[in-house]
Amino acid sequence: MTRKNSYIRCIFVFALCASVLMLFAPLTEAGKFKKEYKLTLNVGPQFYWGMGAIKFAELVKQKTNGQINIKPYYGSALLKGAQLKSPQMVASGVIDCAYESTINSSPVMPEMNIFSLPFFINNFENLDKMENGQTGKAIFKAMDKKGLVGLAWAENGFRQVTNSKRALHTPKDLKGLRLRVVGSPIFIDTFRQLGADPVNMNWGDAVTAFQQGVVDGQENPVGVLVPVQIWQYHKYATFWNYLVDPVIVYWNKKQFNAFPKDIQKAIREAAVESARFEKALCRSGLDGDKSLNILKNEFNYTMKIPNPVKFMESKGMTVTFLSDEERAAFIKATKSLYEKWIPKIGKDLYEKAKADMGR
Ligand code: X2X
Repeated sequence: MTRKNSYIRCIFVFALCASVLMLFAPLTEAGKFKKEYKLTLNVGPQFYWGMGAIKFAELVKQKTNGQINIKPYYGSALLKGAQLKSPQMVASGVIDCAYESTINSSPVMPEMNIFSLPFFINNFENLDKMENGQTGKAIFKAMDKKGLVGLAWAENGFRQVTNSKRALHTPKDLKGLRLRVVGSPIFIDTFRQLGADPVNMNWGDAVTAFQQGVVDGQENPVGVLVPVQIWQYHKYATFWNYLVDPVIVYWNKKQFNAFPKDIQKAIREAAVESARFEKALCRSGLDGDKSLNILKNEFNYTMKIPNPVKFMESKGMTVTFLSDEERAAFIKATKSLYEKWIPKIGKDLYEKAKADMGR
């Protein structure tokens, strides 16, 4: 072999080695993870729920030494506002993970409607018992079957009605009120049953509808009502705690299970810790000092609005709480929904929920 030939051969072998190395580059340590993991949520960063998602991303980054970087996409931007599509998109892997309300998963997973049965859960203690009990387990199992890993229970909260027309005390007061609701069928059913005129629309369109007076009212928890400054559109709020939406932190199953064990553990811990923070934000001023103290003592965070009801009143709203008698009339008026919805939710899950609540 001539000197020139061996020189060319040397270059050829070198080039071959380099390209083989490049081919395997994504499998080396540095390239093991994606640059960005996309997280979807239906609201913005200034909402308590949005603050929880930010905390989750921060904690994941910290606990994985910067290896896993989550970017929250607010206002269902990855879904063009179609909030009810979140579970399918995470299950298919188009989106990696979510910090999402159970309502937004309910058309795909009917089990989630257990939280939307009107006047079923009543208070935070019952909700916690369900999440930590058989109900929570069964729901995570249903998610697993759909290709999703449930990581933690955060919260949106007990939902209250606001409107621009009148204070609500009896089902009759809802007659003819045009109310924006989420496009989940149980909401349409409930408000029709109460004689209102429900209009379903995505949250992304709802605020414009409030501004333009296209609807008379809506229903959402204080964690949404306060950041969106609902008093700009509606004078009346009725606190009736008729149902609650938890927010579940979840991840695409295939991707999550392929993570090394230490990364899985770090993500799980970050989800639980962020959910504890977020839940305390949403419950602040609604459970005595409990959540305010969690924020102060565990997260060194002082709530700017420690009493959301007083705050809404200070903005000129009339806030009404139902008496036991008034509440009983609403319970009676919505009872027939149980016959229709328990078979869809699953009688088994309904029984589990009752057992968790000690009923
Ligand atoms: O659409 C709503 O009302 C909201 C923001 O509460 C949810 O995403 C369920």
